[in-house]
Amino acid sequence: MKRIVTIQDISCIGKCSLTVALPIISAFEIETAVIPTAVLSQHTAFENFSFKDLTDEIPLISAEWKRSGMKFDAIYTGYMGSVHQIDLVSDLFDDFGSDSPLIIVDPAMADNGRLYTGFPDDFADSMLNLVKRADVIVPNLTEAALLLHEPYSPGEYDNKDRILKMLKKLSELGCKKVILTGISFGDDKLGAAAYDADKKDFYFYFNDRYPQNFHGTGDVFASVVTGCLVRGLTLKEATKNAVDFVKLCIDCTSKDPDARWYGVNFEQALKEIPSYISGLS
Ligand code: PXL
Repeated sequence: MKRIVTIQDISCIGKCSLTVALPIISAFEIETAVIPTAVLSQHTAFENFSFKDLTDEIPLISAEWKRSGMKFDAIYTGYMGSVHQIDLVSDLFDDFGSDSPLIIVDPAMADNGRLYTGFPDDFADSMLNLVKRADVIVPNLTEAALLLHEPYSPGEYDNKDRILKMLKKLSELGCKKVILTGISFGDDKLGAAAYDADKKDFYFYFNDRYPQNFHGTGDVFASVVTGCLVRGLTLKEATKNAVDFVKLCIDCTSKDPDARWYGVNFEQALKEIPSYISGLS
């Protein structure tokens, strides 16, 4: 069985980060080790939340794992609790880099034109240090604009050429495969755009769009991408499956009269994952 480590926070309530990554990636039959970056009572979109930073644990956990010879097929990072933590995670890429694990970085730091609560204005510059070292990045449009030092310009993102340029510029940051989420060309479709800089290959995939926005879908998306790539699917297959899975989660959520506002019903979509890996050894 493949083994990965995912490094992101535990939001005890909130259906995001580790509480979605663990079940989703496990459903791909991948052992999922974790390093929690912080423990929050709820994610930061709630009005109030407690926050315990776990930066100091990262080198301790890493040293123990190194001592006992742990190896990983992939390292997948998400929400980071502090700037210093980003440097430590970069060290961890070195510590566990000898077997060239696939590095997937979701620069989970912003949405809808705004950084998440609590991050300094220059947080994206620190995140760039992980992005540069990744094999695959999975930003949304706000995160992409921050990484590229461009103003967030939602009025321009319904233009295919604009998105192609953004994908190329993102790959020039150092990461050869980019999946940009939240793409819509001014119609009633929503999806993602992928670019493989080595193959000079673009790919777009869409589904019908719901009028509302749903929390936690970025983490669900990145977790499905991770599961697919680690199990050997292509970038295109990973992108398609992640868009389809998020759509299924939203279908389930919108049918549920008791659905939570703070996350999607990914639990009811998990049964779809075996179909993504059926036929693989
Ligand atoms: O879903 C991204 C995310 C992850 N972790 C925490 C967050 C958010 C988004 O708000 O606050 C703690």
